[in-house]
Order: sequence, then C-alpha cells, then structure tokens
Amino acid sequence: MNVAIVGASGAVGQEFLRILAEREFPIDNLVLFGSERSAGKKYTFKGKEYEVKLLQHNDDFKDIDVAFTSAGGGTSKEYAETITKYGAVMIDNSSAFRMCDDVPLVVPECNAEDALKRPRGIIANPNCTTIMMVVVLKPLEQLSHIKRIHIASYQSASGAGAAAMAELQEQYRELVNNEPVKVEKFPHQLAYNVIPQIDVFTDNGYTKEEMKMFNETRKIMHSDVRCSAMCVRVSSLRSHSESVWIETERPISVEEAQKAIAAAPGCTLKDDPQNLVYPMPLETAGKDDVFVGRVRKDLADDCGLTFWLSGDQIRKGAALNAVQIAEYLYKVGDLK
Ligand code: 2RA
Repeated sequence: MNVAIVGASGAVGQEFLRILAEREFPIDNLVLFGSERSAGKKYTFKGKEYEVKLLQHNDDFKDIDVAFTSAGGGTSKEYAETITKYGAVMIDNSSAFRMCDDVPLVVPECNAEDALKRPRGIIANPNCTTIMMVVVLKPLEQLSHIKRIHIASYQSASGAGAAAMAELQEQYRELVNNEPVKVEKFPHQLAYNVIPQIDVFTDNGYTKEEMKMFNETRKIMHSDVRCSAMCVRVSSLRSHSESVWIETERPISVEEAQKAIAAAPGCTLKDDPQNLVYPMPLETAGKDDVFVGRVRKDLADDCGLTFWLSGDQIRKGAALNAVQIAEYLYKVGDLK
C-alpha cells in the first residue's frame, strides 16, 4: 500500500505513525504532508526518516492508495478532490463530511460494511467521544434496542490537540511558580478546573460536540436513538471518560450487560468496584480498547442501565479507528 498522512505533525498524525508501525500495516511507500508550518519537519517510521511535504493542489496523491487526513475540517474540504481524484481512499478524521449522505461514518466494530459504499472516495472517522461510546453500545443494542441515551463526558486536554496538551502542562507549571496563567487553547484556565464547554454553542444551547454525539450515534448505529449529552473538559491529559445512561426496550440485567461487553470486540470490562477496580484515564492512555466499569441498574428507570467508560481518545477515538477502517478495506480487497 502507498499511504499518505495529512497533518503528520499533529497529535493524531503522530499517533498514525506509531499505530501503523505497531500493527504492521502493509506499507510500500509512506508520504507525510503538512502545512507550511510543518513542511520540512522530519519523522522516523520503522527506522527510516521521512520529511513532511507541503500539502498542495498537485498530483502528489496519484499513486496513493489510502490517505489518512487529520488537519482540520477546512483543509479536508479544500483538499478532498485533490486527494481522491486518482482513486485514493480518504479516511478523514475531521468533522467536515461526517453527516454527508454520500460519506459513510464508520466504527469498524459497529458498521464496517458501510465503508464499502463511498461514492466520493471519502470515509469519515467519527468524533472521538462518539466512537468510544458506540463500541460499548453495540453489544448492548444486540441485547435490546436502545431508545434513549444520556451522557456526561469527561474529556481530556488531548481532544483539543498537541498544543492544548502542552498548554495544560504549562498552566500547572505557571501556577506552581506563581506566574500568570496563559489561556489560548481552552475557553478558560483548565488546570485545577473543569470547563462545561467543548466546541462552540449551537442555537439549541447544546455545543457542537454534544450535537455530534446526537447525530453521529444515529448514523453509525442506523438507529432512531435519542442522545442527550453534556460534554465537559477536565484536566486529565489524555483519554476521555464518559458516564452513560441508556434506556432499552426490555430491561437488561447487570450480569447480561457485563457478559456482552466483556465479549465485544474493542471492549475490556474492568468492573470490580469492591476492589477499587474501574477504568481511569491514567491507565487507559496509550491502550487500544475502550474500558468499561461501574455497570449498574439505573435507579431512575426500570429499563435503564448505567456505566462508566474510559478510552484513549487519540488512539481508538481517532488514529486507531481510522487505521482499523483501512485494515478492513485491505482485508476485503477493497483498496485500489
Ligand atoms: C475534543 N472531541 O475532545 C473533541 C476532539 N475531537 O475536543
């Protein structure tokens, strides 16, 4: 495979390099692309050095089979035609195309086959918070249709990118040294704080991040489920966590749910609260699975169940999910 990474210098771009190497993705040629700011930077992949090329409207994608793009929605929109015109599959991490009818939105554990229908040559990688939740919802939906979901998210600095992670660390240093705290990447100081806002507000009072959970969950799961989210930035560095309450058509027991989650691909059950065992971002960072614990009945709803999940937003929430889509296409022989 000839593989391109667009946005190679970003947090997700760097994770692509690690994951493609770890999973031995079959790469003949690798080409890294970036903006003027990152063009010329060098990164090592499997012992070989690669220089980031400037992303331009030219024929650089002519021989590319798969392009992983993670350079923001504006770049994805502007370069989609350049990237796909010779048949490369563009697996896009931005939100630019997620809700387009002619672009599949794919989490391989849930709807891998949707990736085969891509009239524009584009497959969208969902929002990180949504990806991690639907991996866990899938086995529960198979037990009984999920009608309603409530979510409170606890999202790490990593969701806002590499510079935001650096800003959080810098804020703690500034506070310890009694220096003024710089705030650029978040709406407020994040160190020693939680911020009940991720992305901008929409007309209905929900943020774009919260509306992504509503809309993307329905598209991925081919479901009429209604999903009400409260998305919050917390001061963990990496790995998002979520409290999730679901209402199903028939009551599901805790044991049934635990068994289904434990057997589901991409999920690890870590649920032994008596021994203080439940997933936490410090432990899930750098791991591939979504970790689930605190499974219990919803005391406010006879058909309700609630649980806690935590997973690495840069891996399963972004780069890993995209690579798994490419692996699926490769396995079924659907790459040019
Ligand atoms: C965040 N979900 O955590 C976003 C990133 N896509 O900011």
